[in-house]
Amino acid sequence: MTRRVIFVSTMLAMLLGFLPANADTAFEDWNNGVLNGWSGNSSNTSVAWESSGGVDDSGYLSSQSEFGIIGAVHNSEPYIGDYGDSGYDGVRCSLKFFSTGITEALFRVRYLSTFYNGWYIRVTEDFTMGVWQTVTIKFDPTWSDEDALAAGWVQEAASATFAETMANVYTCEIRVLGVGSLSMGMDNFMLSNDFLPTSTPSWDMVKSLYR
Ligand SMILES: [Ca+2]
Repeated sequence: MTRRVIFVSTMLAMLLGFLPANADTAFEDWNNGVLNGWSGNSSNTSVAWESSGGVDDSGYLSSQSEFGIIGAVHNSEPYIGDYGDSGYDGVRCSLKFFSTGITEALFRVRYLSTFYNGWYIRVTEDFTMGVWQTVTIKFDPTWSDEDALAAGWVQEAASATFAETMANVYTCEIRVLGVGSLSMGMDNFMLSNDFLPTSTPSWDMVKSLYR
């Protein structure tokens, strides 16, 4: 085997190693009259489908509570499971706040089962009322806890490591906190591998090695 063939083989192996095992996308635009498995994220939180008023006047999910916690949670594939295996490296969502008492907006994942909490990250500090804003959070599901903490993630009590949590996601949630009666909208939620950095070697780069 020539040195070039060995080099190309190594590059191919590296390229395959970069590719997620099961690249996927989880996306919900709430344009079709159903919540598609999204539910309220506390026993006092109600969610409903709204036919208009979402992004570009499309349908969206609304969430209300009298007790300071609103948002929505999903507990089924493709929103849960092994985020690394699914190739997820980011989350994006459009949010609209209807209340003055909102103080925090989080993306949160819980680990494994009802016995555990998980990790969360603040997705915005802008709680301007009545306008849609799109938030994007990039992450690497294999991060060490140190990496995740440095990126702004917060570990809750009774949780596993960041990487263990991302490999065994039990629930996926947009969690908005505040004081008293709160109301918000969610639209265009997406978990995806579309947020990969562009430095990953491309097929063109590999093919160029044959020339
Ligand atoms: Ca929509």
